[in-house]
Amino acid sequence: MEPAIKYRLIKKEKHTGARLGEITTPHGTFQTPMFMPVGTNASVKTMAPEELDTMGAGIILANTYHLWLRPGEDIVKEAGGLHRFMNWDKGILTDSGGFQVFSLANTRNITEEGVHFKNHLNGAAMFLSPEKAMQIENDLGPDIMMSLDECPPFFESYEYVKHSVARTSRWAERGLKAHRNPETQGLFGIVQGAGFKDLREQSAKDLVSLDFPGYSIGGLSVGESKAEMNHVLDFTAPLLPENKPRYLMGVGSADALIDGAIRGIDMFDCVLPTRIARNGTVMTSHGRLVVKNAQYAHDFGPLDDNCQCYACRNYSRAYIRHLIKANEIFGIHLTSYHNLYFLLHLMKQVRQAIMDDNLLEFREAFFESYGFNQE
Ligand code: PRF
Ligand code: ZN
Repeated sequence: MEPAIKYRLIKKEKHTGARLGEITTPHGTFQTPMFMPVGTNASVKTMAPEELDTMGAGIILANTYHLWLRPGEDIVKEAGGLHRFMNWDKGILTDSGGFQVFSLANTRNITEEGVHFKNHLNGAAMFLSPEKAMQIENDLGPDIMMSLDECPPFFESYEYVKHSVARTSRWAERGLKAHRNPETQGLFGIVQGAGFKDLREQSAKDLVSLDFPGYSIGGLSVGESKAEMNHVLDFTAPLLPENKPRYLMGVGSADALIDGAIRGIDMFDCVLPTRIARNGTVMTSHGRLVVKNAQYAHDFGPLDDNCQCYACRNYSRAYIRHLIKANEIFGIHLTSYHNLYFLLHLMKQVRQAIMDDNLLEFREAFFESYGFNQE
């Protein structure tokens, strides 16, 4: 059987753990490290798929939890799957729903079987198990799927996390058994273990023995410091096989992307660029900027003088500020476009720096201009 997801390691950077690679899915190939825009409800907010394609996004995310509740995976399946439903013919990855149940749903209760909860739309009682997540993801039809996991709080007790990690491993195995389309969809296992080194080791060992086509690192960027996250990545990434992709879940600030890539992460996703765009904040080569602020009312320069995106080539800060102040939707479209372009372009620069073996110099220069830990 040909696996649905293939990873090719092109080159390791000389002075860091960074990897230049290539992931091939049934819907095309993209280079890594890569940032994946988030389209929770099968739409990257304000963005047309054609625009994402133009800016070089090879893969986007969608959420099992949201699409299960609305419109229902049966309707997506009837449409011919997510790709046809949303008119996107490149890669799609779905999260399993576990994380969203924990962050959005009310009164949840975790058992060995799965998670009981009341959904956040109408309060109806629902149940998500590893098998149910797999059935939904098989019906949605993304190229890459996530196992159902539990993401415990970073500062949860050792005893709790130990039991949670063991259960997440059992859930991963159950998901693998319930997976119906291994030739067209790749299922990733998710490493958990909070900040505990031996639990991260146990989690990685359990999942690696199940031989997933790729591995996610979960349970980070949940309130711990950047230094703590980097420390966990320092010992977790090397536990994963070199010939498989590594995905750091829910991380999308510019500094964390660079620091993750340095530690051998291949894939990232986050709502951050599109979320801050909708409240008038943009990422620029000189740091974050709140274009909505009064100080830009007479500023006829681009959002970022170093950016070649559609928004920066055609529109001024003053115009975009005006649109956002006047609640014109085009304004948040332009800031969303720019922020996604900014992170995709950043990853392109990171890949070039891996090629040239000067990633640490690139990091230094970037931070010099951007500032540290702004996000
Ligand atoms: N698990 C899953 N999805 C996630 C996370 C996780 O731990 C995170 C943590 N940053 C974001 N999204 N399934
Ligand atoms: Zn721009």
